[in-house]
Amino acid sequence: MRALFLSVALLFSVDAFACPMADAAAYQTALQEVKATEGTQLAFKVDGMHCGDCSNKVIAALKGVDGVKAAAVDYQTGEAIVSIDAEKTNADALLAAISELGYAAAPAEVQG
Ligand SMILES: [Cu+2]
Repeated sequence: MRALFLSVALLFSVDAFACPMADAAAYQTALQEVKATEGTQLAFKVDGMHCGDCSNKVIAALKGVDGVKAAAVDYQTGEAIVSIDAEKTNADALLAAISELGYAAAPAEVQG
């Protein structure tokens, strides 16, 4: 019973940190950064993300690819957009980096 209470309390405290509004705001900030960064813009649709940790993992994986200048990922819509140096990397390399994490990814249209 005590263990149950503790795990419920833990769930609520974790929830308090995971704020979808803050995640959406962080995405908008990152999106502006991608748009402002010189380079080729590529967009992807990523399936299977469910929280800010997921989008942070995808962002880290994308930024870990040589040639990626900026990346924004929204787990709520599955949208991912990156600015790249097209002489160093390409869509296939980025799709592979996302799939390695276990998320399904496909190329998408760059919006706006
Ligand atoms: Cu997650």
